[in-house]
Amino acid sequence: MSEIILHHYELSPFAEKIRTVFGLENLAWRSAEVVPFPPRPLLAVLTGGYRRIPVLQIGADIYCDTNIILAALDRLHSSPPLYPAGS
Ligand SMILES: N[C@@H](CCC(=O)N[C@@H](CS)C(=O)NCC(=O)O)C(=O)O
Repeated sequence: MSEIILHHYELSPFAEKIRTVFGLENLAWRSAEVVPFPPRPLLAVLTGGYRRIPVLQIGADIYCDTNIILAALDRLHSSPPLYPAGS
């Protein structure tokens, strides 16, 4: 299993949502801090130009948008799931 890396900055409320889930689920993760405002040239290479924060990286897979990130974490780690069955 590849490690979980969150590209984020401290004051981002959307990143805080993901950091909170890391805590709730007791997940080990690594932090890649970025500047609050673009340009972020190194991250842009990974995201194909998506400019919002946070971005989740698991190995070579990149997840943009917190709804996508939470669904990915749910598939990989959550028990019980973050989202109720069928939602
Ligand atoms: N729908 C996105 C929204 C993320 C978002 O708006 N993040 C803010 C920082 S908290 C951002 O990057 N804003 C800069 C922009 O919209 O260009 C998500 O859920 O991840």
